[in-house]
Amino acid sequence: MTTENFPDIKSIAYEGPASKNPLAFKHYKPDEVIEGKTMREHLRFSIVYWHTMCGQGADMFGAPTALRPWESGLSGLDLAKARVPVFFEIAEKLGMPYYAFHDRDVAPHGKTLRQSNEYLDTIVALLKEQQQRTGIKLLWGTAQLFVHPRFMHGAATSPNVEVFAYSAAQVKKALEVTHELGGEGYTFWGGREGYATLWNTDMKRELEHLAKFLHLAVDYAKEIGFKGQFYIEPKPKEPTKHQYDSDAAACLNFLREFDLLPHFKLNLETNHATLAGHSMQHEMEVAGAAGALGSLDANTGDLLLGWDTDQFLTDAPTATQMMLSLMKYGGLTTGGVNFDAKVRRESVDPEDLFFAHIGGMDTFARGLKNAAAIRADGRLSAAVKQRYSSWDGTLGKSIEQGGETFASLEKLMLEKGEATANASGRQEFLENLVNDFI
Ligand code: XUL
Ligand code: CO
Repeated sequence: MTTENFPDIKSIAYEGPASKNPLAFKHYKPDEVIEGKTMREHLRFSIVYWHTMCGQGADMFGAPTALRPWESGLSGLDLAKARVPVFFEIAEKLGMPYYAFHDRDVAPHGKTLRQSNEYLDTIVALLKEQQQRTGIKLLWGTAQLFVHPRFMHGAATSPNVEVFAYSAAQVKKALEVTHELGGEGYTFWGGREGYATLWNTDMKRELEHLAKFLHLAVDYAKEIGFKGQFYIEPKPKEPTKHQYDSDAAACLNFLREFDLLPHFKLNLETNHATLAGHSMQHEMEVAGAAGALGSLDANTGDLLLGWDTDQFLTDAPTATQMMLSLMKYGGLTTGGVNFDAKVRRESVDPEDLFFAHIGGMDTFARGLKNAAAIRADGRLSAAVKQRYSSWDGTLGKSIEQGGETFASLEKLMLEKGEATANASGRQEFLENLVNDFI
């Protein structure tokens, strides 16, 4: 049945940079080996259910624009069922090894929690069949705790204790189905875990509740034998004015404060970094230095717009920076390059879903090749090492190993009178060097 919805699109193949075929890869060659691993293994691409199947182009001023032929006349559970084979056809033709979903985007909300769970079970059986048919695996699952009005004040951070309880029940079920589908991870994105105004907010209590919630999730995962990696996905705002998981540093602080760091890594999203006023490179370095670089939601924002546009990344320099940081910290293990990205409201053809993902995959493949070339060249890392070379001498080693005090350092500097002259930071030289590889 793989040819039912896109009979004219075959499996996307690598044709090389000279190809003019918009339905071919120019850079992503899955079996090409780079630094001892195939591109497929380095990149661990993943396609998301929510944007690919549920995104219809609506925005806060306008109705859906992308009317998908496979959705015609359907609603509720029938619509949810119809989307499953289409999603896997797209994923399979793109050669995606992984996918990700929220409970309430694969299956509809029921009238009661019990009915929602039944709907979810029905769809999970279909997802399982498709996973078995295609060999595509689940990167991570998650619970959608932000669309329904019950979450207006938050989920785990709601002032309404029964909303906390409902959220717990929903995450319990989402963990069970993620486990059943062999998910390699589970993500928490706190879409409503923040505030609109501090006048009505007990921040301390809300943070404690959020930590309690995450501990309960860790306990339950242990109970059912789910060994997947837990992720927190930072984002500073939207839909709330301030979200508690605002950026990588804030997440790490929260996880450490509440003794959760051993159980969590970060799922960093490029557009969220922009909203936090950071580059993605910054976010990745913060997470990497803490040993918490877990997974990537691969997209981009528009620097002229202040919101989460979730566009496909087509910018090779950004992808190069991202792949350099990733490789520096050992690459992806449980995580992936997950396309949390959507086609524009004006891109209404189903084929646009293919062009978008092909572009994203090729961009990260270019980033990977560029990063590997920069690493093989060695001048960039050598320059950084050289910049800190004074620390490799007797004094530097002694400070690093705890052999000095303020008094001993004062004695030394009183004798010397002045520190050795500083060397150039060579920013422009290094920017030019990196540019030579892009
Ligand atoms: C929202 C976002 C989410 C998470 C999963 O900005 O990125 O889709 O990735 O809940
Ligand atoms: Co995301």
